[in-house]
Amino acid sequence: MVSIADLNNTNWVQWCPGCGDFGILIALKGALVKLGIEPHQTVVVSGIGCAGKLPHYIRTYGFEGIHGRVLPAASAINMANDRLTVVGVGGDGDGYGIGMGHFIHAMRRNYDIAYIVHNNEIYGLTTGQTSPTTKKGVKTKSTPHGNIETEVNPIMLALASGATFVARGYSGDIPHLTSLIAEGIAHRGFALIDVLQPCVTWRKDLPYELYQKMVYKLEKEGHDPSSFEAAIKKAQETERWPIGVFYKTQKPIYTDDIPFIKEEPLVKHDISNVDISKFIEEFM
Ligand SMILES: Cc1ncc(C[n+]2csc(CCOP(=O)(O)OP(=O)(O)O)c2C)c(N)n1
Ligand SMILES: [Mg+2]
Repeated sequence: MVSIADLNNTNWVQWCPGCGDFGILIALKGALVKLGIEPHQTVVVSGIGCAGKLPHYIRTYGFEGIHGRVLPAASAINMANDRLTVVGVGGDGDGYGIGMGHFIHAMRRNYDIAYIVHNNEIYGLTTGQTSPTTKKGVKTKSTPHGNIETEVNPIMLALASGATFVARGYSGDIPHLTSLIAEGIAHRGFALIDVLQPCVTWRKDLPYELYQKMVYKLEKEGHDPSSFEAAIKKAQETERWPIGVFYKTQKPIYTDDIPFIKEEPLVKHDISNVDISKFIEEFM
């Protein structure tokens, strides 16, 4: 039996008091407990940003890579040992800006990983510049006269890129987010969980009160997550902010077509008789 205590560590959490990142951390721990996944079976992979610090605060295996490269590292870990649970975490800047190319390709390949994006609509760590999800017109440190760019819609993008599990959560509703993350991790294939995450320091114009007023649950309004058309429609809604599973389907995962990985994880393959000296020589 895994408990929350098994996933806690004593590292000093550097997030601002009230940051939505706390809700995501608690929900991820809750999801792993719910699924009974042991700490040593889990790898949490991040990029750079406030969100990128999450692996420091959970007692699983962890890897903090470079900015925008959550998914290359996460997919490589999944390919090396597909018996591990691989969870990617990162910010909106990390995933939908510098890491955008990886995001699209990971979804079309359908790697078996869950990807949680802390979407606070700002570059938090670098102290408040516009991100790809900052809405048009919003004033930030880097756009004092208002953002002139149209924002990225990650849910639409995920649907268009062939993602097999597309969800949005809200860090202020931890029980709901816990269920979404658990469902995303349990899903066989790429699971996007985009999380509305209040940034109490650099997005004071987006307070918890506003999120509380705007969010509603898709499942409470009869949304059918097996309908791609319904998902596309809901993904474009801006008058209110839907949370829940937009779309869920089953497709073969990337490693299904790689027989030698399917039979046995790559890390278990015996390479003691393989001579790689010529290969290394070539690169020295
Ligand atoms: C290659 C590279 N470019 C730029 C940076 C500077 N940088 C660090 S974090 C960050 C953006 C963080 O925003 P986001 O990904 O939304 O995460 P948040 O801090 O909001 O959680 C940037 C631009 C960097 N570390 N590396
Ligand atoms: Mg951000």
